Amino acid sequence: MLFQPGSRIRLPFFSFPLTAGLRCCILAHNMRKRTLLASLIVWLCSLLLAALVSPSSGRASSGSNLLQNPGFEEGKEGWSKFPSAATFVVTDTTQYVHGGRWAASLNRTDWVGGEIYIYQDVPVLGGQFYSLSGWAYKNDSGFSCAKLRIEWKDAALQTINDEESHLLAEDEDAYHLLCIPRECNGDGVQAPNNAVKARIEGVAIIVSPNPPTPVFFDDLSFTFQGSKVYLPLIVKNY
Ligand SMILES: [Ca+2]
Repeated sequence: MLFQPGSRIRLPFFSFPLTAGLRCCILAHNMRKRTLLASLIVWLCSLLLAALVSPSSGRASSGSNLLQNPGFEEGKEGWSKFPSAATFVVTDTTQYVHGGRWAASLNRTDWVGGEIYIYQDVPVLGGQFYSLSGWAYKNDSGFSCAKLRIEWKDAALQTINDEESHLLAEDEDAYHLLCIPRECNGDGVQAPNNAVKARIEGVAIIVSPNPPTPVFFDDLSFTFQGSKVYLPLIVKNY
C-alpha cells in the first residue's frame, strides 16, 4: 500500500499527526528511495505520536473517568435505578464502602425477583474504545450474582448490544473488582459504529426475595481508551 501526496485517511482525533507522519514518510521516500527503513521509522514515530496526543474537540482524554459521581460521594447524583420498584440509596456503613465515605446500596424488597440495576448514561463516539471497572460487594444468597454491564445505545436510545463483566456469584464479606473487558488489562471494548451513548450499569439479580443484605457498588470508572488504528503496510522492493 503506497501513499501519495494529497491522499487522506480518515482517523478520528488523530488525523492531523498521522497525516503529518504520512507526509514525512512520503517526503523521506521521495528523497531517497533507498531509505525505506527511514520512512518506516518516521511512520512508526507518527503512530507513537498519535497515541500520545490528547483527543481534540474538548472530549475527554484517554484514561480520564467519564462518569459523574463515580464513587457516590455526592449521594445518588448522576445515577438512576431500574426498575422503579428497586431500592437505591447510598450508605456510609464502613463495612459496605470501598473508597471514600459512601457507596451505592441496591436491593428490591417488594417480594419480586429478577434483575435490578443502577445506571448512568455517558456520551460516546461510535467505533471508539472504552473500558469499565468498578467494585461490587455481594454477601447474600438471595442474589445469584452482581455484575457490571455496558449497554450501547443508538441515537434513538435503542440498545444496540451490550458487554458484561465477570459475574460476582460467590458470597463474601468483601469487595471484588469487576471489569469490561473482563481481563482488567486496560484494553477497551469497541463501541458499535452507530453508538452515541453507553448506559453504564451496576446489576444485581434476585433469585430469592427479599434479600436482607443489598448489593453494593463503589468506585466505578468508565474511560476512553482512544483510537486503535491498524493499517496494512506492504513493503515494496526497489
Ligand atoms: Ca465511595
